[in-house]
Amino acid sequence: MEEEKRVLLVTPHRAKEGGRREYLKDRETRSLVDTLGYHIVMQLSPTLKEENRNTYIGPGQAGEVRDVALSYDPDLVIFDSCLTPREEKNLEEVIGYEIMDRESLIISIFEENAHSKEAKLELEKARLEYLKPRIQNRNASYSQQRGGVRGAKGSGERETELLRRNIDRYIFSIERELEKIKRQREAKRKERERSELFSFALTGYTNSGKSSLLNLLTGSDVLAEDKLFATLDTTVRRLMLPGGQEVLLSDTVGFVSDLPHSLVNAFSSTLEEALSSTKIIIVLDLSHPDVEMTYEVTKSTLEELGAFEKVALVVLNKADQIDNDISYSRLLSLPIRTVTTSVKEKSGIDELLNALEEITMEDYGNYSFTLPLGKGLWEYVRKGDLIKSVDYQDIDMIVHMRCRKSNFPYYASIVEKIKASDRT
Ligand SMILES: Nc1nc2c(ncn2[C@@H]2O[C@H](COP(=O)(O)OP(=O)(O)OP(=O)(O)O)[C@@H](O)[C@H]2O)c(=O)[nH]1
Ligand SMILES: [Mg+2]
Repeated sequence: MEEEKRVLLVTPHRAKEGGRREYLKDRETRSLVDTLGYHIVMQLSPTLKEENRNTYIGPGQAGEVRDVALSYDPDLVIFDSCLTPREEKNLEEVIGYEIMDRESLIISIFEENAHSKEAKLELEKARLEYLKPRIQNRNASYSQQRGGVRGAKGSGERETELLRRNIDRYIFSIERELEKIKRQREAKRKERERSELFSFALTGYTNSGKSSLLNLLTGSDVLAEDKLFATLDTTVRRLMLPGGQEVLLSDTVGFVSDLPHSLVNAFSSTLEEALSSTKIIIVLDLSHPDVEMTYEVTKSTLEELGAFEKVALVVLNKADQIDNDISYSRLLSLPIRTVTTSVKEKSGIDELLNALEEITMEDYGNYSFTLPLGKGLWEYVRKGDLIKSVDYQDIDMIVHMRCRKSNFPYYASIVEKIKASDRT
């Protein structure tokens, strides 16, 4: 087995950040590092006075990190901040150890969990875009060693340029491949939309139990694990509600606070697919010590994506391990409908299914159409809609239907056509 990497973790924080917030943020960073299977040998939390454009933290603080690094001799120093290439290079020079920043850390976790071709390509692209402005850092020592003719470009510099051009070319070919995959997916999505089934998307903070819920409800076997970002793709499954209504349920990539923008972009199309559903469900983890913050992050992410109005239900999951009763009662009084569940103990699942049914039904109406006897409507019934009963009278029959409200004009026009053709 590969030996566990030993890490010195640096979590810079601002003086004004409160103690609890800071503690929780640190906890999250530690679980990100943990998800990668790294071992934290020491953690330093320098206070940021003002951002230093050369080394991000102050020069004295950087020196302190170097001293601690020297005594622990870690494989890697992880900074819980997104560093510019310049800051990273300067810090590496002062500290003398390889540095990984928050963006690279999260990209690495995503890389470990990417299974589909699309997710793998998106990450390869994100990684290359991350590396491109940093090549010079990697090549700097090399070019210094070689020296070079004064005034002419050093061989290191030339190499950097060459590498950059190759990277550009490679990114371009990845983009072309991604375009192809997206077109195929778009076609599939359109097909699903045509099927007119009501659909729900599970969203929420990473590790809240979205995949576990999808598996329990639909008997699927999406990977559900106690690690961050276990899911990176969107999975869609059929679900039969208690009243016999069929709907679609999708599971997608989870959210986290301060998700680097490169990754938000990389996964925006995966998310879009999920968010094109009829309604959105937010899944929260009641065992999370700051479950209200995870709700806020989810809310603002959905708002940014213009999809928050679609939220119809908040599932308060992991009820078997409630961490904070006050947060729980505050969440219960959100202006959105809530259901409390535990996937682990399979509790609250009937209530959840009933809530989904009621939400679905709000979109449905009961309608009656009068048709000449013998002219059925059956062959025109769209997926998810239902003929409930038929009253046969002397010359007419009355068809009682339950259908999507948006489908009413469609049926009305068919009934008109049938009547017209009967008259002629
Ligand atoms: N105690 C408890 N654990 C749960 C419950 N539901 C899910 N889990 C556990 O929580 C962990 C995360 O579950 P997932 O279903 O992978 O969570 P997710 O929201 O899909 O996470 P990402 O895909 O990483 O965004 C797993 O270890 C589950 O077994 C629950 O009701 N109670
Ligand atoms: Mg998942």
